[in-house]
Amino acid sequence: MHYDVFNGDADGIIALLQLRLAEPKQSTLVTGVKRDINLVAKVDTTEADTLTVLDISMAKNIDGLNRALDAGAKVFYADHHQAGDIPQHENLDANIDLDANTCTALIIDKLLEGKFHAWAIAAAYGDNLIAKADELADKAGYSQEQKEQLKELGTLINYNGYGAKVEDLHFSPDELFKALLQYPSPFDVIADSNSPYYQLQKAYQQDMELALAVKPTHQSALLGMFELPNTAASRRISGVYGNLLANQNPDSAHAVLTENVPCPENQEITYTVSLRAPLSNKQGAGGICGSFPTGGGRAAAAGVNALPKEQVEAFIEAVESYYR
Ligand SMILES: [Mn+2]
Repeated sequence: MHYDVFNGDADGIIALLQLRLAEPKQSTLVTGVKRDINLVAKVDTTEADTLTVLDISMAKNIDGLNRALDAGAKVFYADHHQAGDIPQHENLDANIDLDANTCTALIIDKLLEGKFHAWAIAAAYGDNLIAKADELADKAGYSQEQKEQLKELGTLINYNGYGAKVEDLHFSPDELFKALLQYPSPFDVIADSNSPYYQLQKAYQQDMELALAVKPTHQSALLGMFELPNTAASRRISGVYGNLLANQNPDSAHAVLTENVPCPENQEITYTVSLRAPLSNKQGAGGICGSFPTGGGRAAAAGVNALPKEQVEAFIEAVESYYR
């Protein structure tokens, strides 16, 4: 049995898309919402199995990975998140690159020598590597209009991955992957008026209008913070909205807080936090979020799963003292 284990965001989906366009394979798809990164442990592997694992931190999946390797499974792993100590194992093919200006789809693009380069560029846009994606698109000779198309498609696929649970999403990530696999080029998706692109475009506009109507709860030169209500629309738009804010104001950090469903036992209010480091200084977000009990992430983009309401002030202070 082959398992394709991948993050449910644009980078994870498009990393796998490139591999399966290049090498079609019957596989069991293991994925989830973007935040659901503990995926390898969900696979019950045996010696005969092979796994492809994409765009989820090896450090966070190390127990599942070791179990799969111990069972004798062969694992191909590509990622750009914190890896921890990479196991030295003959059955592990690890392709890890922690460069802040790369993403998993670009790692795969290199391995495939640019075979599905337009897809890889769309993924880079989707992972908010705008400058890198622009550079690659220019090098590939795409027009301004084509660049905008790749950027919008990547952004929309990325947007689809955000939610607390798969039911929040417009497409479950495995369904979206299967739908997109019909298109060898992202421009074919845009040319097909029945493709997910148009459904996501409409949904995105509706969710974004709701987010844009919310005023900041904290605004300084160092940090803009916004609080969105406890709705599926907020959970879908929060991450992409954070990217939009970061691009609008590249010298400031941004935090988008989405109110969680209150804790059933004590009705405690907590927030899901998306933190973006200033684009002009892509550092610190992972460390800041990691200093709160349910937080973590990368230097440029990180989050906290359940920040108690009474810790919001401490969070603001942690962000501002880091970037001051
Ligand atoms: Mn990624």
